[in-house]
Amino acid sequence: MNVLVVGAGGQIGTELIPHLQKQYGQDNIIAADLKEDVVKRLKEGSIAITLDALDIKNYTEAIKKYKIDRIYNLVALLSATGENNPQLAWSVNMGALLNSLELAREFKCSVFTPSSIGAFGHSTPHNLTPQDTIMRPNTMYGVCKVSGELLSDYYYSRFGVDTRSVRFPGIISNGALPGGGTTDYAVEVFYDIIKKGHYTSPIPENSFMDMLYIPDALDACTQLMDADPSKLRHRNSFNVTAMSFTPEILFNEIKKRIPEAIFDYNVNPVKAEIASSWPDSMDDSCAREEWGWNPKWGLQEMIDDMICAIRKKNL
Ligand code: AKB
Repeated sequence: MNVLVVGAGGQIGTELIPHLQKQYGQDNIIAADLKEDVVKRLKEGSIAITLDALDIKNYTEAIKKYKIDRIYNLVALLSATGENNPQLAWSVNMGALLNSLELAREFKCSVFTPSSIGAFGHSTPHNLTPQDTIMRPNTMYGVCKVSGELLSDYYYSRFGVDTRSVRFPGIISNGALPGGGTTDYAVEVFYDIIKKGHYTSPIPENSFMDMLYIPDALDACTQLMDADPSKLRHRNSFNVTAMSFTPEILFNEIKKRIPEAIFDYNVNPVKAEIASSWPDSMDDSCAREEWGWNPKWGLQEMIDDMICAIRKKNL
């Protein structure tokens, strides 16, 4: 199994590479990113190449050279960045997806492209958001995610390309920082509290959003792709979640462990509006039934592990 990860230098890719290496062998995983400095960092632990996923010629050469069987397409501008430049978000997010799907069709690869809670909008039921429900997102990121789900299903039904995907909630991790997302606060808070003892939240105190700790997110990436296809009634894309909390809940739990921590709010209206349009909690029972999704990390264990991991960085 030769696997190519495009957009490998981001929050998910940075940790997906070693996860895939453990599963499929170090020499079978190719990390690709647009930025030279990121590729330099990735080269420290993996085979890494500079690749712009919008450049179909170079992308084709990489697929041929490394005889790729599976693509993880992680290229995306996230929700808040997408609102600053919606046209760029559309061209990057959809361009990388279309190239990945076309190459998968030509070279018979399977493709994983994450969708997101961003695929939902104000008109979606917010509590226990069903797997199959109203999807009218209010952001360009969300428009790309819904379009991406449809396009991936189209490539499956029309051309038989093995496309699969999950709707990721906010992902909490301590490898590479996220950038430009609405859920980023749930990562930033740990760095700021441990470094400065103080965190100012851009998200209102009572705004619920689903979250996952990175080990569960990585398991979702591999378990779904290795799942028996005959069991999958859905493909693009499955709700997955492990916890749902507000900033207030998270900060109170951190304060129990670090009593001197100070929290306040300076609400970013763009992020607050995005957060209010997303589910408060998703129903992930289809993922549990169809491919055995079973997250292991809840809020308490995640907080303990994040504090420990970030303290070790000696910021
Ligand atoms: C974002 O906040 O934009 C992402 C996401 C939930 O897809 N983390």
